[in-house]
Amino acid sequence: MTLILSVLLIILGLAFFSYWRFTTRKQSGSKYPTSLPSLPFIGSLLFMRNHKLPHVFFNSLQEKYGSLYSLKMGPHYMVIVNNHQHAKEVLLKKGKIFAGRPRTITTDILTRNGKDIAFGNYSPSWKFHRKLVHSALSMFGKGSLAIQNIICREAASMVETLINFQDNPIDMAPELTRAVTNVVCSLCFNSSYKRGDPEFESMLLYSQGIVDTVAKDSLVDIFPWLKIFPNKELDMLKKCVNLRDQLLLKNFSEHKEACSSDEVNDLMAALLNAKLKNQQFQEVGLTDDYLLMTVGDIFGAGVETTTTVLKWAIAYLLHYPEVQKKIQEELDTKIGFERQPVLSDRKSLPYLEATISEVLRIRPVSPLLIPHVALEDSSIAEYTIPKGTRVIINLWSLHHDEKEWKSPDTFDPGRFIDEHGNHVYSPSPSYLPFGAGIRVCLGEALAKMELFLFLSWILQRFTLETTDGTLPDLEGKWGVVLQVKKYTVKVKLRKVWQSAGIRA
Ligand code: STR
Repeated sequence: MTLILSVLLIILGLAFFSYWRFTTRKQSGSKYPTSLPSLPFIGSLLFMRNHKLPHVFFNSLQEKYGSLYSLKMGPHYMVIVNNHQHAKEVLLKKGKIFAGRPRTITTDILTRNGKDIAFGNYSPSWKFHRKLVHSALSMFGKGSLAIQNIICREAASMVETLINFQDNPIDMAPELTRAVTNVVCSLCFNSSYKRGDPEFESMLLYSQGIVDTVAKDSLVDIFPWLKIFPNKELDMLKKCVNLRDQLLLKNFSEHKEACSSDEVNDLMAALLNAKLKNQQFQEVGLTDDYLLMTVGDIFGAGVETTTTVLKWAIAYLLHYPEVQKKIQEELDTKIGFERQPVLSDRKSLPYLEATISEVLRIRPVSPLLIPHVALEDSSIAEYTIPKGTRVIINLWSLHHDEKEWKSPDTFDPGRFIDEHGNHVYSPSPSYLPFGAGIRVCLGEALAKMELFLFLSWILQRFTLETTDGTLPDLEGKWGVVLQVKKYTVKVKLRKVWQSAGIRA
């Protein structure tokens, strides 16, 4: 009994101490961002109960608290950034200061305590590792010919499969995922999956399990001590991570055996070779764990992000058939039916490129990015930001800012086309679909190549229609990536393609 009482007293004491620190901070003369109300121990959680998705809710709070405000997620002090000026100050101007990452229970499970690039904290080994991956990735990107061949091989296999599903309502997700997965598989492990491969099916399941549970501000990430209680989500995450580790380890040991030769055909071999040759690896403490977690990151990011964007793109094309028609007209006049699209066609297909840019604007893959942490005392504009603050960049607010975008909720690829009919990177500076600065996405170039080739191959051949007029939901499902809810499509071989008499 006395034990319980003293534990309670300690908890209460700690709660009041944190409350006191939080409130005295406001009185110390520096200017802090306006804060949501906050209670001891639970912070602002009580004031954040609502039905909106987090990025939409944080966007709407601007009306009351301004574009830069703070809140307490349980014990964690957080600042929410909602405009591009502040976002660029955090990501670019003060990139190094804000390059930290919070440690959470779920990301620790996924990344063996932060030994990866996306969720790992800023450190000398992180920097070294990121550089290494960057050069390995650009080595494969050089000339892009090898990558182009891989993507086109997968696009060809996908359209071949789709022909068999013509006119029946289908969920395109598995085929899109297999195509994207095979591109990443070829890059990482120099391997690929056939339809129905059990290893691929298992990968689909574990990847979904990870996306559903990791880094989504669940209670156990806010109050880590909750992990001592039974927790179904954590059990599922651990099971999924186990399955992923088996897959990674299998490829790792196969590569280790083959590594004696100097032939480097994939990313894993490139990292292993660098490790064997480079004494620096030992100095910065990079173990096999780091290598595995990095490949896990690239694999997971490569699959989940690109597949998600393709699903969003198709969902929007179903909602806006006139956009689909315009892309097809562009494809017909610029490419025709005698050959398939290649990367060098990107310049001559500005409307398709603009459509991809617009999809990335209206439904960013990662609407709140991954939280940043201030590594030292700093500031954003005139506001003081203490060391340890978690900074959330609300990309959703940037991409839906009415001061920057005309009718931001309307899907309009035309906004990315200039008066000469060229595709522009962005008509507004309030556009960062891949983030920016030290932690900018490593896969941007690869993602853009895949999105362009897969969409152009599909639309050259097929028209996508709704199933009995049912339109896909455009709200999305919250998680570490903003997912699309499942929907079905009718895939119709285009008349002009039928009469051209060409198949593959
Ligand atoms: C998806 C599922 C998986 O198996 C592994 C990973 C690790 C890397 C994650 C990826 C996830 C989701 C998308 C992330 C990516 C790192 C960068 C990317 C979060 C959880 C984005 O920032 C969108």
